[in-house]
Amino acid sequence: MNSVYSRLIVLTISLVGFLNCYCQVVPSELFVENRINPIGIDQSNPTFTWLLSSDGKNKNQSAYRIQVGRSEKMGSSEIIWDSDKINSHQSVNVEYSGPELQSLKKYYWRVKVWDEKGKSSNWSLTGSWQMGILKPNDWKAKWITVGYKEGPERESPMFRKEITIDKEIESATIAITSHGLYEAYINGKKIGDAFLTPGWTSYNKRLQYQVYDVTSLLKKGKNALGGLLGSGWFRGFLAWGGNKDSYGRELSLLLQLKVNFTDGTSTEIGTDESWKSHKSSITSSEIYKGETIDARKEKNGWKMPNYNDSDWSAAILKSIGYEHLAATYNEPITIHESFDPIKMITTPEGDKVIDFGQNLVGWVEVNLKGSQGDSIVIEHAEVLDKNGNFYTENLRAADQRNTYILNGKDSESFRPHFSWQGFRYIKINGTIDNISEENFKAVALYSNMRKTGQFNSSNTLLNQLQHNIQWGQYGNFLDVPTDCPQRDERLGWTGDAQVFASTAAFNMHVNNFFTKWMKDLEADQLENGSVPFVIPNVLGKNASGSAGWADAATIIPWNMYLLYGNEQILKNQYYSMKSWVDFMKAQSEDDLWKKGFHFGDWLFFRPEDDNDGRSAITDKYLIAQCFYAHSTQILIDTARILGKDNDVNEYERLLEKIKAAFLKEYVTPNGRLVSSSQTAYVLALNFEMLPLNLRKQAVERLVDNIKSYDYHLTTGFLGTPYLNAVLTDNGYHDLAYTLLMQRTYPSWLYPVQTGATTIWERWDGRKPDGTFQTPGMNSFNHYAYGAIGNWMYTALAGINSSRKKGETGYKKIILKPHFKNNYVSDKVSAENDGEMLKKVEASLDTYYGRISSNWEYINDNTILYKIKIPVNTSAEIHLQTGLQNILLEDKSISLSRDVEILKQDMGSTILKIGSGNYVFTIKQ
Ligand code: RAM
Repeated sequence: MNSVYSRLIVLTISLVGFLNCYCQVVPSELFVENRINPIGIDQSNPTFTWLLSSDGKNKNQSAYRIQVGRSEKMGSSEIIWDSDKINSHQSVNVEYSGPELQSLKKYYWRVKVWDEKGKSSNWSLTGSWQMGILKPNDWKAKWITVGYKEGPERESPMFRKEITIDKEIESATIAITSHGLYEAYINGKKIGDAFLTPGWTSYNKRLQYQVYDVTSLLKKGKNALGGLLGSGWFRGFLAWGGNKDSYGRELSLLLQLKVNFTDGTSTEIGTDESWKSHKSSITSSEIYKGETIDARKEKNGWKMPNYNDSDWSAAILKSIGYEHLAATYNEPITIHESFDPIKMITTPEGDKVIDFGQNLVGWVEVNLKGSQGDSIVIEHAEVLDKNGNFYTENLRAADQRNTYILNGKDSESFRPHFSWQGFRYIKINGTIDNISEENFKAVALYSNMRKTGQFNSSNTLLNQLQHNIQWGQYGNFLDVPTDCPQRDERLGWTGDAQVFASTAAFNMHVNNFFTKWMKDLEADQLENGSVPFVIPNVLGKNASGSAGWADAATIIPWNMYLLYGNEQILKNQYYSMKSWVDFMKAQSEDDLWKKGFHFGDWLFFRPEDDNDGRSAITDKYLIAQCFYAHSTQILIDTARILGKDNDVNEYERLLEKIKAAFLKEYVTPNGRLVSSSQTAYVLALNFEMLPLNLRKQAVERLVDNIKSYDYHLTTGFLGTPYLNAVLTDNGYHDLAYTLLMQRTYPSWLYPVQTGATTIWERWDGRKPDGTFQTPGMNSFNHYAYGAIGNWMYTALAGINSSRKKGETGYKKIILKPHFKNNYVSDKVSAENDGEMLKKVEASLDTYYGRISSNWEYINDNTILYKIKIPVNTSAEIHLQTGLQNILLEDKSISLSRDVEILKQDMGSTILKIGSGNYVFTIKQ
């Protein structure tokens, strides 16, 4: 066809399309309790969220109608709840309020919406969810443990049972949990794609079970059910000093299968004394030490029907009870990226080592062939030392060693079941010679949360920093937020989690992950309100109450409210939040909290040859007073949202006194803080500890301090997250940017420059001379300092949520990008070859849909700013330039019907827009 014609046709079609476009608002994705078609939830009133999509601009929902039914067909007789038309723009967290929901029942739902003009959509596609086991009495299965004597190595036990099904199966659901970790199988196939189940909670108080749809695994006739257990967090070595058996000594399994038949009947089969038990070929498995599998001991066919288990011992019943069982609220751990070796080397010390190119958390799958009794031993390390040798000293007592003994079959494959490793390199030993890179594949394991954010820029080092932040998050978000994933620790440190939580929410949907962890925080909170250092708490009661750590109790729920609009978590955690503030109050004298042990500004800059007081020490009680105020402020804000007016008044009075006490104790009459560190000023400014008249000079002191370290940060875990935000908010954005771009130690880019692929625990994990920090504490995968990610998204890209009630969770978006980023140090500029930031592209998937904020210099003083705002939200755009310098789609803003001008003066403009795509051209 002649190209002029074809162009004409395209033009006509798009024109007709355009004229016809009434830009219908349609529900596109459905969530129940923030997950898609979840199985096994125990909320009596689950919440519904739907994403809306529409072309065009300024699209909103004015009303919705939800129907819930018993079958996917949603026939009128099957509808159990119809909300009818509700005039509301709420599309996130709408509560079910129909009849009581039944254990293990599957429900279906759909929604239709009306747009801003009152035009209704069709019904959405049908979503579903399935309830968990709602009452302790609904558990028919019995807890079982092994019927034989365990050896000293505590081999992993197997359990099995054969069942016969003689009717046509309509559907089948299984609920499983354990003391220890489990894998379960039906007819040889693993149930579900989750690993390290049932995950980690404060087991004695809350043990999560998982529910799986196993319809496709069962068949009419004989079926085999199998379970395999490992010590895991329940009784394996955990923390230090040989500590083990944190929750008990015996492994146990609880499994309940419900089969519905096509004739309308059903049957329930569960673990009981008719099950058989035996030692498996996993001769030992420990989280830190790794796993040993002796394939010669494999009982071939034990997971299949018709296996002869006459030499297995009958399982023993255990009276563990069901009261503490809870459905799984968070996303399970699953397998994600896989990595082929990038090279295999022989180190100067003669070790055979494989490099996977990425410091990751998971395990290595091995496929190989050998003779019976041959073995392969795989050790794991994060780094090579400066001579190129395999370095494991920083793993302390964690062996991270998997040993596989072959049974000599044609080809054998191995992976651990109840252990995982943090590594980039593996060292291979054993008796098999014929080994090559093809035998190995590394796979990453982490909690299966949706990835929500992207940050990309014109600067490759910044992009690598973002990559490192994300990988630090993946590796340490394994059912609980851990500090590190490799050494003999891997604990849910509260301080690390609170400093990183808001950054984490940019990279993944961490709402349910933290909601679950907060339940454990509350469960393990002491009676006096003190909060343990680690959650779940395996360090004992005395390990609690450190400022900046325990404040996870207030800071994390508050962040989930701000970033996801999750008001429920505030309701759930209110008592816990308040108890923590009350604990601090009880500890205080004259409103000053000066008691107890505190980690302080952990791992701040402290040079070894500190002859002239360069160490950036911050008084620990000064820090404590700042966090006391901050948590109290959060409690007040929460009380206000929940309508608890008495508490608002009471704690407002308390907060005044806390701040007055701070001034008296830690601030000189001239406004100098007793600790002259960056962290002291950052916390005092960020938590508004100083009266207005002292703030400006405090900012100047902070700035002078940074200059005195030649434009380096010196902050530790507690100061770092707020440092750049405080500078940007107080008129020193360029200094914040300069700190970000600083390449020499201490800085964010120093590790990046040395080739890091994750965030490190220490600013100088590997020192400029190539040697390492003390092996006693030197993790190369520790997300805390990755908290700068929050500033990269909120200040560089400019994506923020309104903090006002009804507007959180990005219902109203505040875009505040910084296009101008200048170096204030010639040195830092020279280190970066004077290269300016030319482009930032960031996006975030919210419960309303995707927000994008992309800016790029198209010449020296012109920026193209491309924005995407989701349906049913609005945005304020804050630009640091006059209105006359801004064009929308090449036209003056004042001519546009799509933009409202909220504020304009010479140097700044605030615009309001609705949903849609916008391209602004901005002259600087
Ligand atoms: C170490 C780790 C952890 C930190 C505690 C206080 O165990 O660095 O991240 O929170 O100390």
